[in-house]
Amino acid sequence: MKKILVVGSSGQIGTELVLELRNRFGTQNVVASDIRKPESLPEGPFEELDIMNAEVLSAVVSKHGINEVYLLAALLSATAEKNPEFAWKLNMEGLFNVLNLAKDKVIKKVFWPSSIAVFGPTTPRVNTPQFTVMEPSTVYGISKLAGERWCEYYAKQYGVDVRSIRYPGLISYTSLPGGGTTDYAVDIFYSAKKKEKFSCFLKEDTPLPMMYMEDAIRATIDIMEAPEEQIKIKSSYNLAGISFTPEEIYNEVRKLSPDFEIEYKPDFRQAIADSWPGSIDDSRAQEDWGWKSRYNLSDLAQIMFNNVQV
Ligand code: NAD
Ligand code: AKB
Repeated sequence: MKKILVVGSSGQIGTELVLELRNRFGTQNVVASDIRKPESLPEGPFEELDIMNAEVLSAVVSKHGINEVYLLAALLSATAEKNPEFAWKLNMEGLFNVLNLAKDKVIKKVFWPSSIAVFGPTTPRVNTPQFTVMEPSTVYGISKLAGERWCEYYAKQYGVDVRSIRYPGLISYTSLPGGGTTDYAVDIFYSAKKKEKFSCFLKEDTPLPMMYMEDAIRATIDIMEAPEEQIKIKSSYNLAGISFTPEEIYNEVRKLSPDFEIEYKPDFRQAIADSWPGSIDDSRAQEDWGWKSRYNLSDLAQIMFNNVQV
């Protein structure tokens, strides 16, 4: 029987992933865990767990008979730049603690997310290929690239079943984003709903790959449920949704709120965005495990505008 542990369950992705996993596999079979309790604790098991503590992790895994772990705990790009040493420690130690449980056959399967942040300024920016130059210039990107290499190593050397996606910037209304460079594309909807002028921390013509959360959750569960032989890439798969600039999403929001205003005040996050791809080629995910995104920019804007609560 499937027994799942989600680590980092109170964050932007975890909040929605836990709900969908519980819908599919049963509330009692999905244990949520985080260093902080979620704002509203949904029905179902929750453990307070610091992923850097391998002993507590083992105890939680054994207490609930866990056989699959979704590891979401990490510092994201903007927060990581403010505390590089801690970001490296959290992002790497958390991953090793989980991979080692899989190496020791205590758990059977691991999901660990990578990011478009693995790419850097020397990577081709348009339709970035699955395999290409990767020289990330942020501590977050360096930790994700190192994580990908370790996932592949554990898969090839120890037979660990680890599956990974390079998420683009994720857009959702249930839980706020946790300190990334793509967060502006969520924040813009809160300003629009509050009828405030939006101050954008990126320049108007900065394209970035993005995705609506429902697509990302579906991709996450699809890759985990695919037969193991279909997962040919053991590092991490490129995944594409929608690419747009701040000006393009602003124009879309203005269709829903015609008086909405924006100003551009780029900060340190501009340099991070400039080092990332503008669009992604995800043909390997499509070929290997049947990935296809469902939401375009206009769907996304409509859903966000209708659902963001201010
Ligand atoms: P988030 O910051 O919203 O959530 C992370 C959660 O981890 C938080 O609830 C936090 O309390 C928890 N956490 C932090 N330290 C912990 C620890 N020591 N032990 C246990 N829990 C801890 O992040 P998110 O957006 O949900 O991202 C989840 C994962 O997906 C991360 O690995 C991130 O790099 C990756 N990712 C996210 C995006 C995105 O746009 N959201 C894009 C690419 C990759
Ligand atoms: C961030 O901006 O840090 C994340 C990501 C793309 O990894 N949203």
